[in-house]
Amino acid sequence: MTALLIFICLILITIVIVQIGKVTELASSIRGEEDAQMETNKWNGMLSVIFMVVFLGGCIWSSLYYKNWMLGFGPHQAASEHGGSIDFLFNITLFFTGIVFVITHIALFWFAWKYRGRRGRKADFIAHNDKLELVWTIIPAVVMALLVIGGLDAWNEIMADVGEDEEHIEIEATGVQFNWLLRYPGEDGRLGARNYKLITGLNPIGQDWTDVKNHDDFQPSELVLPVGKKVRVRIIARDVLHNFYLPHFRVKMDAVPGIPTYFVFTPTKTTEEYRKELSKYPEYQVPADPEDPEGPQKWEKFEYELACAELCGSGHFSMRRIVRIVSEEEYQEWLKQQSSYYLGNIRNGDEDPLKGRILEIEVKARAAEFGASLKEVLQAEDFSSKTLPLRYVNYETGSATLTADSRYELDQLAGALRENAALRISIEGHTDNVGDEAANQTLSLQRAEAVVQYLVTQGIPADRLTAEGFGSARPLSANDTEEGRAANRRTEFRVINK
Ligand SMILES: [Cu+2]
Repeated sequence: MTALLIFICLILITIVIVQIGKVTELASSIRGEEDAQMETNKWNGMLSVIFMVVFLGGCIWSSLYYKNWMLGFGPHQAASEHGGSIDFLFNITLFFTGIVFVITHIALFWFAWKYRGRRGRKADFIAHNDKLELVWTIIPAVVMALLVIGGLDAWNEIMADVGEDEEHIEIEATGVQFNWLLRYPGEDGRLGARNYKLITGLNPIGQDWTDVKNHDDFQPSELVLPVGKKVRVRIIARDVLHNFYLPHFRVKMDAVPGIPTYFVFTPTKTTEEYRKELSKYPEYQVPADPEDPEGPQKWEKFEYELACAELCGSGHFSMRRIVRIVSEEEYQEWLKQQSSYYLGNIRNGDEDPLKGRILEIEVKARAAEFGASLKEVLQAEDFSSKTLPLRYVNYETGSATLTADSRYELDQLAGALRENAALRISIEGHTDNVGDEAANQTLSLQRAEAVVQYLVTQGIPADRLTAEGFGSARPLSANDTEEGRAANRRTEFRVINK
């Protein structure tokens, strides 16, 4: 608003000057040419000085008025390790160009007044002056060189890539009209391969599902990072130019289709800490929602943000994302809540090239699940009444032959038996009620025996294992639905002794 007023004033002053010029031109035809010319010179000189005072006064006033909006001043502090050096470079450049700006403008307008044309005065003619040329070439050259060298130095430092073994988090941001697709590496700490040819509606960044590194990658809707940890962001675009912009961290890098770029930065202040700093400034001590004066203040509602800084199309504005900087503990907590994109959206669907195969990540999850429930049973007082399902032990249809993928859970069980040398268990087979009961009884026993047999081949003494078959005598649920029957066809084990 104020800037607009100043602009309007400047335009009005210019119009007045032009009008006065026209009036004096008219007057010159009435009075003598030379008299009129002198009069014009005087007026132009005087107006130049007035303009200079108003203009420079306006500049100084507005820079003081907006000083809190400068990088590194007031509430506009950098929240990353390298941010300070960027702010310093901006401000030092502004400082030197500011000095030159003020001096040249004073000289320009003051000289226009001082050396205006007057009767009997003749202009000096200087053909050449080595000293003057040297001064006004060397001084700007030295200042420029210092600024450029300082800038390059800071840039090289900021763009230094992470070392091979350096601890860091690597994430990926893909710009797409109009969204940022964020990807985190999951537990293995490594992002999986991608290929634009694999992009589909379900696979928005073209992840290659045959690469196991992709299996635990997840795509969160907000950018959450721990404070004080180096972050390397892989930046790329899927359609047009975008720009990955984290203003508070002084991070800004083009996202270019086909050319991956990157940025490394270390956040230094959590969202909470930054809010606390903002709470000291009056401009943040106002209600966040003007309609609700009693509600939370602006600083309480502050969030870091990720924006697109390239005008990439009509939905450009919607590329804003919230960025949360949290403590290491909170970050680990958040990581636990995230789930693999592959397992949630692709696994065993039409686009899964690994359909029907057991994956390492699933084996791990099952092992963790099994370990937790076994521990619970072993710690229980009345352990002998507890049975544990062998959820992933399966047989070929109608037979007692174990399927190949059953071994993962059985290996886990064998491991537990090895660890607890006193542990004795009973393997119990159950079926649904379809078919002949006597046959079911036999089959359930044979299946339990197959499990015992497998455990024996794993080195578990046979006298620690018992096999029992119950046929359909102990259903878990009603046998009148397919789900019910599936739940009833099961193998369990019971702890006899520990
Ligand atoms: Cu964009």
